[in-house]
Amino acid sequence: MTAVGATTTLPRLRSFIGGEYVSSSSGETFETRHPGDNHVICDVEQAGDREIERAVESATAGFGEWSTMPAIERGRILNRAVAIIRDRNDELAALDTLDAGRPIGETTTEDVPTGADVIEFYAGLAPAIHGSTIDFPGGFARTRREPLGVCAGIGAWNYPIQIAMWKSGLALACGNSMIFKPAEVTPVSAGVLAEIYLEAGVPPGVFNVVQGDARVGRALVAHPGIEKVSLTGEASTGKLVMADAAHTLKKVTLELGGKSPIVVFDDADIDSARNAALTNNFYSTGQVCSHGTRVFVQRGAYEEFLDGLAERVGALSVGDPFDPATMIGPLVSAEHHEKVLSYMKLAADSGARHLVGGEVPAEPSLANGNYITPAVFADCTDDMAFVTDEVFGPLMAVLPFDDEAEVVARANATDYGLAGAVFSADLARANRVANSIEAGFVWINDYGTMPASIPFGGYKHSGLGRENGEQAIDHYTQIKTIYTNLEPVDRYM
Ligand code: TXE
Repeated sequence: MTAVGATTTLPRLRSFIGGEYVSSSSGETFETRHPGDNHVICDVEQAGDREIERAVESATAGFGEWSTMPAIERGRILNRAVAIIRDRNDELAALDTLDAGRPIGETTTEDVPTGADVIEFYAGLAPAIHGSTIDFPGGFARTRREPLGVCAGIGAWNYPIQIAMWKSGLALACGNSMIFKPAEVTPVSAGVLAEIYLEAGVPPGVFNVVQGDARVGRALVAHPGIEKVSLTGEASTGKLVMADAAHTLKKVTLELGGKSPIVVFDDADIDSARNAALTNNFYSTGQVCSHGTRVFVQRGAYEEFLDGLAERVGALSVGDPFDPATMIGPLVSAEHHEKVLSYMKLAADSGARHLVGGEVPAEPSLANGNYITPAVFADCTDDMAFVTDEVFGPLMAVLPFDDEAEVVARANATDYGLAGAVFSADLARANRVANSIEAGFVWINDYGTMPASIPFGGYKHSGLGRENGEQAIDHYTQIKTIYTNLEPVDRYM
């Protein structure tokens, strides 16, 4: 493949089923565009009912072969896939920079390596997934951790290849097969992962990719031959998926949106807190579910925290995501660009103190892309729309607070509960506040560290279940208890 860059176009994209690309029966195509200038990268064939059936049939057959293979062999094959992914790191990263507009400096160092880490983590656990034995006087029970069968993964557009790797690594290591539907906004890289799995020795059908919009997602959720669905997407989508999944009683895991608090006490290392807030508001142009987009700063350190912030944010380079120097790339689509701009306007009209950013950059070279300058608004109040809603763009809201009880109550006053952080030199207080924050993941004097071996997922409307860590194996296996009686059954009634 020639080097992928800002002007790359690709051949028509199709679904990958049973170890090969297949043409669609729907006769329908859609376009995917490069966020940097909105040129069409390629047409994509929308999967039709026939492709869904073929995907389920081949995933069912693939499951039969994959689940009966010794787990150590599954682990070995997945590790071969990891090696190929790491060899092709930059190529895979460039595809997501092309399709999602994420800066190349991020996709090469974060998305692909951390996706590979997750597959590697579960490849290592595969042979260790087993049951237990419980002894009794007259017999014994043993439990088996059995795979579920065919699982569906439905991805969001912000981390296309990483989401595909997070979901498939876990599902396949547990002995399942997976049908993955990437977000229609970023369909390009998932098929390459399917090719890599096949090359590594994963049997055809064990990882299929079906292309399409919500209609294909809904078809997967409704299909009786699919045992489980894992969605990464908006909270509103999670509710629809959960309702649809009820009809076939599918197992469901949901990685949804967030509006997470960063709580900075006045005894904190303010430079660290400021750096963490910058990264976890503006990394990926703010398009990260777990970002800490409500920054609560205790009044004693409030002006110190804001000091120099406007200059630093104003200096973040906004530009071509293929330029290694770019820190702020374009938003994923023109539609999302409009949505984020509308929140910037709401913020500007809200009465909050506008420190910097929130405009469409003037550079003519950026005119055709979905660019916006990173913004900070201070003196915000909890009821402002850009403080309550998930903007999913480069907008940091800074809110003053006075005491611990107040800030915990305000941090929790949201339907979301994905993540959060506490900055304080007093670790007793930091842990007390972390215990009180209603979220699935809380950092203390840090933000964003998320290695493969620790679970990630949301409370409340931010999700159901976990990804990564040993705990997530519970979502892709089911426990059977088998009791063996060693004595005659001589009692009745
Ligand atoms: O989500 P959408 P997007 C969240 C992030 C933001 C959202 C952005 O917070 O809210 O994802 O991604 C398919 N039945 N996270 O806009 O629109 C759709 O085709 C079945 C959280 O893509 O919800 C797409 O493939 N499928 C995350 C996928 O759902 C349906 C980290 C998501 O679409 C469907 C990253 C339906 N009814 C982003 N409707 C985390 N918590 O880890 C849509 N889809």
